[in-house]
Amino acid sequence: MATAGGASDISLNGGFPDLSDESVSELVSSIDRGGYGVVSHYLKQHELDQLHAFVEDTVQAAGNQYVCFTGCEDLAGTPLERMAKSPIFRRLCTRVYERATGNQAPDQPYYQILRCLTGSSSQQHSLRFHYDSYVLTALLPICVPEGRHSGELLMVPNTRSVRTWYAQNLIDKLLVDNPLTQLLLRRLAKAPSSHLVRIKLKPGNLYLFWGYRSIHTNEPCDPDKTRATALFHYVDPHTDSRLKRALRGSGPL
Ligand SMILES: O=C(O)CCC(=O)C(=O)O
Ligand SMILES: [Fe+2]
Repeated sequence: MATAGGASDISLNGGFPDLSDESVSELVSSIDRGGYGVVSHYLKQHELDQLHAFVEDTVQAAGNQYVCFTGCEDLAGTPLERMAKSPIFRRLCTRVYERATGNQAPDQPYYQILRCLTGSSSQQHSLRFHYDSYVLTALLPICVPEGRHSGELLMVPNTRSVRTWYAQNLIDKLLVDNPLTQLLLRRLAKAPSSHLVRIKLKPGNLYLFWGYRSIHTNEPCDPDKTRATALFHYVDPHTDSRLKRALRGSGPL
């Protein structure tokens, strides 16, 4: 897996790594070929420590159960808020998007979440295979349990193209999000399969993949451990869809 990071062509600009055009090209071909690309050591150790402490407090306040924050209102003062507002991080996302699609990156906000998996409810938020609604997914692992059940990221990469019509996208999603397909995909996850990419996440690295185009999910982790990931989803290709607007309010379609 080709990775960017640790290389001399990365400069630190305003706190976050600023990648050269060459690194961005490498990332894009890595995502296209192998399903994902990595920027190593995207966060500095003290930023990671700060987020670690934030996640621990959050999980404790939630009674050691699953917590998910949407947006960055609850993340004030953390590196995740800084990332959401960082022009350098935005430039990375737009360049990756533009390099891959040949289209100008639209000025859309991220759909940002922080997911903390722990306790008995962590199982029900795992192995739920899906397509994202956004073209690019940037995933930053914060806490990854040691050992066998470390909540790996599973992916069948690049199984569809970006659809012209929102209705096509809906059909794709329904074909994945049904009990039979979920069962088959869970079986595939258990079998040694060359179709399924299994990513052991390393805290502080940044993982990029085509969330819209790739079926993916996370494996569960032990209930007494915490697995926390921050996600920045970028570019909804169906913002102009009238059907989407009409269905808004009927769930996260
Ligand atoms: O937490 C993860 O590893 C993946 C989560 C995900 O796919 C999503 O939120 O869209
Ligand atoms: Fe996703």
